[in-house]
Amino acid sequence: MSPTPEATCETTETQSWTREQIESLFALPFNDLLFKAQTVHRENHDANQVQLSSLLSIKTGACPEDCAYCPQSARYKTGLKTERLMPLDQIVEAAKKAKAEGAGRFCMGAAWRSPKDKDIQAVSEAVSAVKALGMETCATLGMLNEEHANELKEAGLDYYNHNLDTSPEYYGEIITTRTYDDRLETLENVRTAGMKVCCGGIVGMGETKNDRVGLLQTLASLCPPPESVPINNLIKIEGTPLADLEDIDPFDFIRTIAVARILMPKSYVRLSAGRETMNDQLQSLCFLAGANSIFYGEQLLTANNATAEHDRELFAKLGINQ
Ligand code: SAM
Ligand code: DTB
Ligand code: SF4
Repeated sequence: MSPTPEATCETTETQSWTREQIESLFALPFNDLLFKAQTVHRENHDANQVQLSSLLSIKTGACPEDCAYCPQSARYKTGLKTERLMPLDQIVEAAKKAKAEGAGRFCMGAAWRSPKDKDIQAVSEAVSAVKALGMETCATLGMLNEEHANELKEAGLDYYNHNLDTSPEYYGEIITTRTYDDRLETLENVRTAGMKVCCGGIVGMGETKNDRVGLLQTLASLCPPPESVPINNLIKIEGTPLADLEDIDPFDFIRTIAVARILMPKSYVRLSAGRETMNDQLQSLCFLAGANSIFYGEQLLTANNATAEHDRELFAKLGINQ
């Protein structure tokens, strides 16, 4: 079950996996899957190191999009307090605090469908200021055209986060206000501008196992694969259409991380949203399955995260370094 390098892709890092091959990985006995994932992990990464990214919502809520999971969509009554674009000094203060807590990367998120010219100007200033602190920079602002991608790159943006969220087939059940192809186009613009790509998805949105296969296959076939792959466990927000779904079986969540690790050996696989409700043992199995990055700090964008203090304690128990 070895993948072959993708014929149409210039990079040897993109390998072509069929859906059947990926299904077979998911179907492996749990211990075999984890052993395989950990083996791939050790061939490509320090097994006891986890990268820390901190998030800040720099513009909150009132988003015109209809993403069914999202507390920030204007279409759902989630009780969220909306906020305009945050002033530069507050962003820099938050970045300094994240750095002092130990984060290496600072990711600024905005609830936009796509930024306007003036938004890009303001975010570019913030990017340059955060970069000047000696941190890696990341932003997630919605769809980006070529010009905006180039401006952000110019300002010093290292990574752009734009998720595919789910499989091409299930996508229409979750979002109707922009297409899968729109997302792929933004990712292309980010790549062409010379930035690194942070792209992943969400599990626990009522998708089938095949949808998880489809999401991971699409991510792994990007050319090259994303440098960062956030795997989010749906945070069920009251007022959103997905609020009452059943939890995904934690073993299926771990399997998703393990398969992501095997398909994208060199990528950082980020154990993302949903850690607040995961116990230490579950998180540890995710690290064993090949997760080597987390969102770090008390808050994600609007939802709570595991606390930094708790994460430091967990890392000390596991002998994990940042
Ligand atoms: N508005 C921009 C966009 O959608 O591209 C950037 C911010 S958006 C909140 C970033 C990502 O957060 C989404 O693509 C989604 O994957 C994730 N996300 C949002 N709400 C979530 C939730 N309730 N649970 C898990 N992940 C979530
Ligand atoms: C990603 O994949 N997960 C982060 C980040 N990219 C921007 C966001 C998670 C959001 C969780 C819900 C909230 O905090 O509003
Ligand atoms: Fe808006 Fe992003 Fe939330 Fe979708 S995920 S509603 S685009 S903030």
